[in-house]
Amino acid sequence: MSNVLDAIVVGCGFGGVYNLYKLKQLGLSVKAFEKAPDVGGTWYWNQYPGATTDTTAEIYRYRDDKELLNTYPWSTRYLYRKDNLEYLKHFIESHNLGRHIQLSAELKSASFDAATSTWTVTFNSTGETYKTTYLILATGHLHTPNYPDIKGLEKFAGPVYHTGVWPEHRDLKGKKVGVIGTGSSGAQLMVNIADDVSHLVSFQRSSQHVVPHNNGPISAEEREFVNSNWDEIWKTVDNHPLGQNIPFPNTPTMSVSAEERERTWEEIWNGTNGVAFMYGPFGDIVTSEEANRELCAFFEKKIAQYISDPDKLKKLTPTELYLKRPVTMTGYYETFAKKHVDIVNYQFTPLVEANEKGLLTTEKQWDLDVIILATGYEAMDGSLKRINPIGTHGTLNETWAKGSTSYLGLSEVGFPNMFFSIGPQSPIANIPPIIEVQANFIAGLIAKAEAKKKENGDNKIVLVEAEEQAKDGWLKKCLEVEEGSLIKTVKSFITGNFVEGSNVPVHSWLGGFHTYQRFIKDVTDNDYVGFKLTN
Ligand code: NA7
Repeated sequence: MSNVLDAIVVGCGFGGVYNLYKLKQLGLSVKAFEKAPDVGGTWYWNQYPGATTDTTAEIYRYRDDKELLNTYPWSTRYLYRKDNLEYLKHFIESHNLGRHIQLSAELKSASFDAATSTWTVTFNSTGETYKTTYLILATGHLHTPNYPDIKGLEKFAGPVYHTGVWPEHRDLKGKKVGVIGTGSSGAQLMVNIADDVSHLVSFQRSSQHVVPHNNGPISAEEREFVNSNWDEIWKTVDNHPLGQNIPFPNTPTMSVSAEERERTWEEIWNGTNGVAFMYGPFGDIVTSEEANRELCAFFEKKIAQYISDPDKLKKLTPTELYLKRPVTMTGYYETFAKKHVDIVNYQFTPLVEANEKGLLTTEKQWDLDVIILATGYEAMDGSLKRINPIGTHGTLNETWAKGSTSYLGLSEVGFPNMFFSIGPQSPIANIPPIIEVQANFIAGLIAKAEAKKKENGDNKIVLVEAEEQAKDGWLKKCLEVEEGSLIKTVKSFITGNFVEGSNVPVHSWLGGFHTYQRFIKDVTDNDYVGFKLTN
């Protein structure tokens, strides 16, 4: 059976749902497909205890949604997983989008047919085939789990879970649990399971700087403040490198006195979150090694205030600069101060292998009932590589043989009328605003193509494709920005599989959400320069 649509959106997380909403507004026939039995994307799959946003609640939603803000109050400063799902479902209902969504439909293949200028898309679970003019891949930049290569893991007698594939409740009560990884997922999980388990061992390849975020209830007055200052709040978000509701005056760290720094950082520790340390009152934490080291010294002092055991303190104190995605979680160091919580730091005692009973390090055997991999994702391009669409000159993986590339994080040469939601070289920031900026841009481009089709009067599909030169220019800009940033020196999901000496930029645009928006606006104002429209 073959079905014909104007547009297909793959994925129904925050990205897919918003793209569906925008394309419906254009009056197109659109359907969104979701692999999971429910909407939510990463928020559906990450049902591990404690999954929370680390962006404040008032801006973890669609900006284009002021009406809903007034009718859909939120109750805490940071949102729990279930709040995010409820909000998304409320958005879907309010805009009557549910009838355009098909659940439990996993994409099998997508290929471009030059003869008809359409995409042929097939789905595994349903066996259906569709023809579509436009294909939007909103498959999640943090979706495909990263499974570490641990020798002997298949021999382990107990269950092995991944935080990114945790779609239901799992009983950890009274168990001996080993958690590998200490990014946001690992930190949130460990704090939330520590009191349930009999023994918790955190296996850390690198220790993390974890900053408390003081989550708690939001009062009606605070919500009212947000509602009546909505536009100003978004102005702050638009000017922040990570799209946060945090002023970013860009003051150099060392331009103020030591006392002033200490006072400022103490205030952030007690009242804001990790992002404010990286991009807050001081603007050079990721560009000045001196500033970053100064901040790390502050963190060292803070960690020592929570951990009195010298061995634990040594293992928990990072030796790296503060350059990874800021991890934000209240209670992290308090958790490690507990007697039944241990740390293995690979720097001192590397992991040797897994075996039937648990994990063996160079120091000792750790017997475990459950192993949890909190090892993150094949970020930015993992899901897209799995799909591996076939364009006009071959597959996406062939195009990306030397590294994943794009024009503006949303389009690749050789893949006409196909767009990514948060593809490689997109900014890494508060997710909903990036999704909106990109989806609005894509909808604008599609509207232009549809208008051209009408103008031509021949009903022939108009193809929108990034130009090679424009893509090269964007990649060059990405590389220039990287040159000035210390972030490129660390391994993290932000830098992805960065190959030293390669002329392909790291996975994400390191210039920040604020500058990215300006590029997008410039390209839009210049009649979508860098995209050719042909038929
Ligand atoms: P992250 O931030 O990518 O963290 C992954 C963690 O797993 C991190 O501590 C890694 O150590 C560790 N890791 C990765 N591979 C290994 C291996 N092979 N052995 C040991 N440890 C490993 O993923 P998260 O899921 O926590 O967070 C991702 C985003 O999703 C985040 O922004 C949240 O908002 C939601 P490393 O530090 O690289 O040494």
